[in-house]
Amino acid sequence: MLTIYSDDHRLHHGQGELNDGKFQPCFEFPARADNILAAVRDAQLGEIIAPDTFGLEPIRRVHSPQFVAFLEEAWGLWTAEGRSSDALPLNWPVRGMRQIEPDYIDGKLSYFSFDAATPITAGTWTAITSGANVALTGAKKLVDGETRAFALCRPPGHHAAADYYGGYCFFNNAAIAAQYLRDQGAKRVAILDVDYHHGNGTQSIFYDRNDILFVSIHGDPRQEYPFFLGHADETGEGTGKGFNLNLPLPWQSSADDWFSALDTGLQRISDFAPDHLVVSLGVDTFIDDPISQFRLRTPDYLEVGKRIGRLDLPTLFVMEGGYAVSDIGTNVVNVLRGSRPPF
Ligand code: OKP
Ligand code: ZN
Repeated sequence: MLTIYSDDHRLHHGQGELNDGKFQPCFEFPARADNILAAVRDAQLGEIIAPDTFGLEPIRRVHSPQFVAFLEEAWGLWTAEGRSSDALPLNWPVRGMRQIEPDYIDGKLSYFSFDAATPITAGTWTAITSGANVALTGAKKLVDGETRAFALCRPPGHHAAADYYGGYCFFNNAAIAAQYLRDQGAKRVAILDVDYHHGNGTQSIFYDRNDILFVSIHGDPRQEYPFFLGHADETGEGTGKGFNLNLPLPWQSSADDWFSALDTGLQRISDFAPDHLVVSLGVDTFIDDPISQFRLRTPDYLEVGKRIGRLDLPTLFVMEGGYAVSDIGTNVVNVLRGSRPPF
């Protein structure tokens, strides 16, 4: 299997996030991707290549121009005010408030975000444009006939919507890749999100679309972040009705329950008969993940890969979450290895 990777991810390294009422070190940090890369090398999974450059056009196919412009200028506007720490928002425009983009940087951060766990740093823009290129290069490889590719993206992307960031995510790498596959001629693309958290950004980007199916297995939003999207009754709207499938599970769900949900999701994808599959690959479903409450173990990830592989679709794996850094590499590699025939 081909892996696409760039060191540019290291340029995004936040100082901290608000968690448990304290300002704590970021859970999402460069060693995550470094460890995954080391495991891919150790397992001799295949060639590791650098991304091509695609420019901002394919990013603007899923993100608004205002949002992209904001991310490009945010650090400059922030430091122009004399700040040297990471840029973080402090308040949000909730029910009944006006949705008008403010002129001042602090207001812009509030307008374009939904949490205080996602710092913008000096190198964030370079890292996230590079991450999008990693995903796009993987998508291009599928177009060129590759049957499996792994986009080793960091930071993750699935919480980022058309015009807001949060949940450690800025550009929605999986959504950008899926839209690119459509633009290159695929009639239908399915996205399977196996990250522990609901992929609210991906869902909202494609919610009114019947050409891109979104399926997600995740912690029930009644208990779990991002709390305000991911319920089972969110099935799509307009022409997209029936093309969004949420499979929320309660905290401490067993691996068996998780695999039953996976089978339900895989059956829906198989019925949809897509040209390509994009997997939002988070391994924060791991029993020892520090911020998550599911119970998968390292050997289970081989089985996750096998079941996905049996769909027999050209598949792009896009890296999302997973915060047990000492196990992240083995868990990810197990999914990737499992997905290759023979099953
Ligand atoms: C990103 B991805 C834990 C707070 C967690 C943000 C979680 C973002 C997860 N107490 N807040 O889906 O892995
Ligand atoms: Zn997650």
